[in-house]
Amino acid sequence: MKFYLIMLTLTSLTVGVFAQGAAPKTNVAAQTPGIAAKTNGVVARTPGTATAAGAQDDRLWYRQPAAVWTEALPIGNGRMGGMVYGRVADEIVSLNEATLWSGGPVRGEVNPEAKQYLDPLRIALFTENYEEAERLARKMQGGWSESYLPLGDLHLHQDIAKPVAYTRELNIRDGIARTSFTVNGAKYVREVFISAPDQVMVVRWTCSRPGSINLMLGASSLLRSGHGTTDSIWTMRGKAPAHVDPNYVDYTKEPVVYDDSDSCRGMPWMMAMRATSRGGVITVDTSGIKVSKASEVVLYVSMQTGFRGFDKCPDGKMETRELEKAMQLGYTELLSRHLADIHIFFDRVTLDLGGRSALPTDERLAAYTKGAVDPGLEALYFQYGRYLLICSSRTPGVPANLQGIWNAELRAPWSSNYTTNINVQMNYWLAEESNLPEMVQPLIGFIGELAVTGKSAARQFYGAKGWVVHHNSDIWAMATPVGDKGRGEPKWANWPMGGAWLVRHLWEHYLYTGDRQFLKDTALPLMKGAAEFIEDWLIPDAHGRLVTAPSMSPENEFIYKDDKVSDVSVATTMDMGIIRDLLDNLAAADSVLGDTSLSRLLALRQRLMPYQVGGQGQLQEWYKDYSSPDPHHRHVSHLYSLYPANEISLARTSALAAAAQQSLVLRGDVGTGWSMAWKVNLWARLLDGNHAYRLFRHLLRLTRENEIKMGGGEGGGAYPNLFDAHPPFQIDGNFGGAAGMAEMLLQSQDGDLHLLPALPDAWASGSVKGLVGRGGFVVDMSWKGGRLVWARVLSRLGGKVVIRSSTPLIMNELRSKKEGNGFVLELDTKENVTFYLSGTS
Ligand code: FUC
Repeated sequence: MKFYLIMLTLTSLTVGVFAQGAAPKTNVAAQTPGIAAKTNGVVARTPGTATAAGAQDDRLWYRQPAAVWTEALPIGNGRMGGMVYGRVADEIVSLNEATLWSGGPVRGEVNPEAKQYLDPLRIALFTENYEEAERLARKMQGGWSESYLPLGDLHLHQDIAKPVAYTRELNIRDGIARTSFTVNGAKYVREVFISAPDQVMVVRWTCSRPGSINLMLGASSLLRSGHGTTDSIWTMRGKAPAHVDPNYVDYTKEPVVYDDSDSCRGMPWMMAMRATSRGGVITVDTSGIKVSKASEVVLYVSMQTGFRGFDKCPDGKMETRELEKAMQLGYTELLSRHLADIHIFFDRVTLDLGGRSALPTDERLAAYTKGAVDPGLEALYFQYGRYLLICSSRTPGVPANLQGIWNAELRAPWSSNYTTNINVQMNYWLAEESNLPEMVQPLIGFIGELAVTGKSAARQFYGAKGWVVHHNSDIWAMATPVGDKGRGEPKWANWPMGGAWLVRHLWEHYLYTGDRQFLKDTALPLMKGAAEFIEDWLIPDAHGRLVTAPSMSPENEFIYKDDKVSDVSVATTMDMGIIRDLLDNLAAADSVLGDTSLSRLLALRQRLMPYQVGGQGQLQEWYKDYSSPDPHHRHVSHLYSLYPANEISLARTSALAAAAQQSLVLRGDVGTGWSMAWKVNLWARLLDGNHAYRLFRHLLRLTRENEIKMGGGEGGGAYPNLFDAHPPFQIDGNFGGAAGMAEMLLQSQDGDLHLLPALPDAWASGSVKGLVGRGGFVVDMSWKGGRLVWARVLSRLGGKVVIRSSTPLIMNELRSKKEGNGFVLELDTKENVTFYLSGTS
C-alpha cells in the first residue's frame, strides 16, 4: 500500500528504483518527463535544448582532503549513505543506513492522565491565566522520540607517501566521489558510489603503476559492535541502543540505554564487505582486509538493519546475499547500472544561470560570501538540493530526516529525527516542482503510518477522533507530544498540528500528478482523518467563532500584561491557517471525487476565526495583538498561508498579502538556515525576486564547523560541502533553498502557470528545463535581459491552462492579453502534447 504507480502517459523507462532494505520491495515507474513523447499541430516549432550540453556545473571539488565531517562529500542511494573525506593515507567514509534508529515500536499508553487536564487548561486560556495554562500544558506531555544513529566509519588505509596533484570531487550528476593524487609519478584514483539498483557501496582503487596498491581496510562504530569474517567477507555487527535521549537532554544519568527490557527495542545491524583485486594478494581476518601489491582493487560494502516496519519488532534477518549478487555483476556493470539509475532522475532538470568558475567549491563559496557574482554556484546549489533528495529519500516509509541520511553522531542534534513544525515538510518543498515525485513516496508512506499511531495519540491525549501528530516523530512514527512529562516547553512539545500540515503534501502530490486513484485511496482518507481530529479539537470562543486551544505559534513566545511572557494561547494564526488550508483542500478533493461524507467537515470552514491585521499593519500572529520578546524569531509560522499554503496571495487576497509582507519585513532577513530558506519562498510568493535573492545569498554564506554548534536565532549559511548550516547541519535549508529558486522561476499555486514570476536582476539571462507546475505541466524556458525568450511546455495531463508572464507571449497566431502587471494566454492543452511559446516585445 505504500507505493503507487504514477500513471503518466509519457514514454517511460520502467525500472525498480527504490531502496530494498528490510521493507517491502516495490517497483515504481520512473518517467522521463521533460521529454515530449509526441507533438501535434499545437507545436509551432521546436527550440534548441534549454541548456547547451555541459553548460551546467555538476561538480563540487577541492584541493585538499576534508578535515571535518562538514567538508566531506555525501553519497547515497536513499537507504545507505556515505560521507567521503578524500584523505590520502587514512581515508574515512562515514557510513549510514536510513533505518538504523534507537528504540522500537511506540508504546500504547504514554500518559493516560493527559486528557483530564484539557478542560482546566482551556478554562485557564480563556481567562488569560497563561501561567496556569503553561503549567497544565506540561502535564499533557509524553516521552522523547528515538534517535537516528550513525552506523560507523569505513577506514581505508593506504601505504603511501606524500602526494602531489591532489584533488577530490563529487560529481552530483553521476553520484560519484573521486579522489586522485600522484605519488612518485604514479597516479592513484579512488572512486566511491552507492548503487540503488544493486544496493551496494562500491569503492575502487586504480593506479597507473601496476602492483602499487597496498591497503588495510576495516571499520569502527560508536555503537556497541564486534567484527568477524566468513568466506572472505569481513563483517561488523551490533545492536542499536534501546533508547537514546535527544542531545539537549542533560539531566539523565544514562542518555544512551542498551538495556532492552521488552526485547523489542534496539535493532540488530550489520555492515559487510569484501574486496577483489587485479594482481596482488588479499587476506582477511577479524582486524580487516589486507591487500598487497595490487594493480586495481574493488571493495563492495553492504549495510542492513533488522528494521521491519514502524509497528514491528525490529528483528529482521540480515544476510550477505545482496553483497554476493553485486560482486557477481562486477564493477563495470554495477557502475553502468548505477549511472543509468541516477541519470533518470537527475537529468530531468537542467538549470543554466551562466557563469563558470575555475575555483574549487570552498574557495568559490568564500568568494561568494564576500560578494562575488557566481550564478554558476547558485545553479549548482539548486541541483545539489535535487541530488541530496535523490540520495536520501528512496526508502519506503522512511522520509529524509533532519540530516537526510547523513549523521556521524551518537546523539545527533535534535536526534536527527523528524520535526513537523517546519523541518520535515521543508525537506519536500522541492520534490514535485523539480520533477522528483518518486522521492515523495517515502513521505506519503510515513504519513500513512502516522495516521495509525496518531489515532491512538488523539484518543489517549485528547479523547478525540481522527489522528494527530505533535512536533517530533521518528522511524516508529511516534505521534505523541514529547517533553518527558513536563520538561518540554509547550511552544514546541505540545504543538498538535503536524498531521494537519503534513497532509497538504498528499493534496499537492495529486495536483502535480493528477493521480485520481491516489487521491481516492490514499490522500482523501488521510486528509479526512486529519480533519476529523480538527473537528474535535476546535471549540467556540466567546464570539462563537471556532478556535483552537491550547494553541502555539511554533516556537515563538508573546508578551502579555505586565511584561509577562508565555507561549500557550488560543487560535494562533498558523493553527487557523493550517485548518483553513486543510478544509479548502478537502473541498477541492471533494469537487474531484464527489464525496458526500465530507459535508459536515467542510461546514466548519465558515465558522473559523478569521485572520487579523495588527497595529503595525502586520498579519497578526496571535489571537490578540501581542508582541514577541524575540521580534526576529526564526519561525515565520503565521505566514503559513502565504507559503507553503496559498490562501493568502497577491492575486486573490491582496490586503492580507500586504499584511504578510509587513510581517516579513518586521521579522527581518537574518535567521537560521531553514528560516532564510522559508523567507526565500515567501518573498518569491510576494513576487519580489530581488528580496528573495538577497535571502538566498545569505543561505550561501560560508560557515565553518566550529561556528555555533547549536543555536537558536542567527548565523545560517552553507558549509564547505554546501550542506546547509542551521547551524549545525540540517538538510532542510538545502531543500528549502533550492525550492525557493524554483519558486522564483515558476509558480502555479494560483491555478495558472506563471513563468519567471520573481526573477531577480542577478539572473537576467538563463534557461531551465524540466520544472513542473501543478496540473502536470513540464516547463522548459529561456530568458534574456529579464524577458522570456521562449517556453516549451509539455502537458502531461491535458486540460486548460492560463500562462502568465511579464513578457507578452505569442503562440502561432494567438497573442497574450494584458492583465494586471503582466500578460496571460489561455490554452486548451491535450494530454502528453508539447506546445511552444515565444516572448515578444
Ligand atoms: C525546530 C527549530 C529549531 C531546529 C529544530 C530541529 O525546533 O525551531 O531551530 O530547526 O526544529
